[in-house]
Amino acid sequence: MKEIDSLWEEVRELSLGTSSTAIDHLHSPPTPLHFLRNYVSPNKPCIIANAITHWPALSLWPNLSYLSHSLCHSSVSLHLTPHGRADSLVPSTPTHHSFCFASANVQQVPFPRALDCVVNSRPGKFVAYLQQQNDCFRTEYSAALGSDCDAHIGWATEALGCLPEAVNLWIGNRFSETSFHKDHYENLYAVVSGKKHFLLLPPTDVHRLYIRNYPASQYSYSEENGEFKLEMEDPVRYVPWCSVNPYPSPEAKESEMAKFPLYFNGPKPFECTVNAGEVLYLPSMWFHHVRQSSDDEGCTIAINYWYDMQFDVKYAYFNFLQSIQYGSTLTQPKCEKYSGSHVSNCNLRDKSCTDAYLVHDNVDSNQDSEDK
Ligand SMILES: O=C(O)CCC(=O)C(=O)O
Repeated sequence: MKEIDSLWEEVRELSLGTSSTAIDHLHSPPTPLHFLRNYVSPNKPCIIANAITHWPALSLWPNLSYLSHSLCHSSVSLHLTPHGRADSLVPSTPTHHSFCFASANVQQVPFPRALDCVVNSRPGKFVAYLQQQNDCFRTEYSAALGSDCDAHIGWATEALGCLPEAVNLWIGNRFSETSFHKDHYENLYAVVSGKKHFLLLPPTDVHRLYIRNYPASQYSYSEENGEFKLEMEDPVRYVPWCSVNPYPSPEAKESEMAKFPLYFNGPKPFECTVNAGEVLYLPSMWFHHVRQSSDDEGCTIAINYWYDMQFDVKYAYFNFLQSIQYGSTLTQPKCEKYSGSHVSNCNLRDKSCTDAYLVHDNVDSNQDSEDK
């Protein structure tokens, strides 16, 4: 549909500017007004350097014995997967050609042991990621680490007119990866140690990610034999999720490119690396895929601040765009649209409201035969 292709082009130009090939880098924190006018209102990402230079965390947290000592009496939520991809699509069974949405196995573990698991994990054994997205910094860590960083990002709080809804800590290693998704938050993402590599796509590129409904499942993990099992939720619950894996294995590349041509043959996503000491402003509803590089201790540490977004006319336009079928013959799921107020009550990332739909059990599945 050429009108939608023009929309992609126009939004890319507005987000990048016509002369530039990379997202804006600011050398110091913006004023609240500058941030609001130039980034939040136009829904445009940027990276801000020197925004957290005053945090003791920058020098303290990369020292893992400091973290273990400070949190020696804490128990935290550790996410385990066989390969490092939590909240991602995996084959429902080894022989089946359909996919399900798999959540990690989550265990409450004393922090020093959890950190040890993160540092020493690798695919083939298990990959451990401290990434509980329920305001975990304030609930699980801030008694011990709260004085090492700011409780909120001052200029963002002033621009957005509210305090963060959630503050999350992310401690992983180079094997952890977060699949393409979007959140209904304004996100200020601060990297403390290591590097984070983001792929970003504006909300208008929604059709290029082939969002489909996948049955939800969760890993169980047996410490005795070190085996993971995937357990489908019963009763079945469907999660609308992006089908595209931007980094397919060499063997899968050709078939992935054939299945998702709008992504692989279209304009490239914006690619950016956020270094230790930098903050990424990730505007609400932008699709993002995240990988990481570890520091010398084998960790990547980040903290992010989720601020409420405005459920305004932009939100309504994006939902409208998403409701138009393009690039996929998938039958629209039978779904109830949340009311605006209901959406803003979906506070923390809730997989069933990722796309603001409550999906009924009788939706089409994602099997290949139905995709064609
Ligand atoms: O750091 C990550 O692995 C994912 C971050 C993310 O998805 C978010 O902040 O919304």
